[in-house]
Amino acid sequence: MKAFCRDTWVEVDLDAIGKNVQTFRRHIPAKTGIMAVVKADGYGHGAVQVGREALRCGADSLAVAMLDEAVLLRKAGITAPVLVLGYTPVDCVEQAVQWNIELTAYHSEWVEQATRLLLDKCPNARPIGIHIKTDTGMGRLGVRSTEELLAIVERLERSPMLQWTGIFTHFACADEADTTHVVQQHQQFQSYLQALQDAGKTLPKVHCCNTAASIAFPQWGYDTIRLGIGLYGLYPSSYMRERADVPLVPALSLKTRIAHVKTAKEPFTVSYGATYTAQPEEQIATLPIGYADGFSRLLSNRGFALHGGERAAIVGRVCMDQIMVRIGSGSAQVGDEVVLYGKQGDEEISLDEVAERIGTINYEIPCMLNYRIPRVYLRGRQVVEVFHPLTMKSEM
Ligand code: UAH
Repeated sequence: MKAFCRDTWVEVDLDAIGKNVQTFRRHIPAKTGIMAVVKADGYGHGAVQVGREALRCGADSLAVAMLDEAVLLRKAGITAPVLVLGYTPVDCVEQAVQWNIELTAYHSEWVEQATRLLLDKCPNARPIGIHIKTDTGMGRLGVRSTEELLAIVERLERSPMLQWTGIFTHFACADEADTTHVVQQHQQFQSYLQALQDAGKTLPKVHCCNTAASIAFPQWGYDTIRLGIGLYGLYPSSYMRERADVPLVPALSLKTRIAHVKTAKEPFTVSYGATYTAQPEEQIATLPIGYADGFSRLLSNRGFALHGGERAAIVGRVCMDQIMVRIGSGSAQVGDEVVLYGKQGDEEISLDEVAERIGTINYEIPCMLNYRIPRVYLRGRQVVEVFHPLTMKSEM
């Protein structure tokens, strides 16, 4: 039986993931590790498959946004260190113990409550690692003063259930040409590290670089970088892409096959709202993908697909499950392969282009592709795994 029964799929080139890890490996200091950020299902590429490949190619740990994402990695058999970067409700910490997952903390009251809960529920368990998050200018999560930082460290030192294993911060503007804000944030981070050392503390694992900072300031790598968007072969901003000092290979393509073709004999309108009128001789192909798959409706009358190595304009509104494209060559046939994101022949529709067309960032485009779309994994251009999130079926 086929792993999936629809003619729309995502292809993820695992070789590209490996190359990107190795490119960063060469770019950052030898002593600095690589934490592969696979939150949001590996930015839509598949957290388990990308995580495994990143670890195989030189990453030494993984990071996710929330505990459920971390447990999924463990259930898939991944044993490398996994850090939850975001907030974990105190009443869930027992799961972190059960699955040996490191958590982020930024408040001593949370440390107090988590310790009490664990002493009550599983007093003989091995302590779990805690990374302290400092807010140096992101204004999101993190301690915001030396007093708060020392208070949480001292509370952690007294906890038999939690072990202080890391300290980090996250940059807000590392992808910009103007470095004022990121330099200020780094200075604040350094002053926190200095305060800890002045108080006689031995620093645990220190990290601050996302993709952008890893590219621009590899000397700030400390013990590990947190590599997100670059892992997937995308740049955090157009400024970063244009610097061209770290060559990346995009890993994701979105493909489909034509479900229906018609050539206009007389004018006819296309899709809801009748916003496009096909003219005589125009060939209109219907593709089985829509906004319910995470293909943005903002691409209505605005986006493109590739057919026969040429651009085909999306005409009319993107529907829930289907879109229509105008095939300039008039040569379309049912079953022809169409590329929505990625390369075909000499043409390419990059995630950067799609993001720009709909007024967002490249990060959001693969994250939107959801459980309705099967993921096909390639190595050496051969299919090595097919996973369909809708049916939870996997074929190797
Ligand atoms: C705390 C944290 C994040 O929220 C995200 C990342 C990865 O960022 P990039 O995708 O820009 O590399 C790291 N750390």
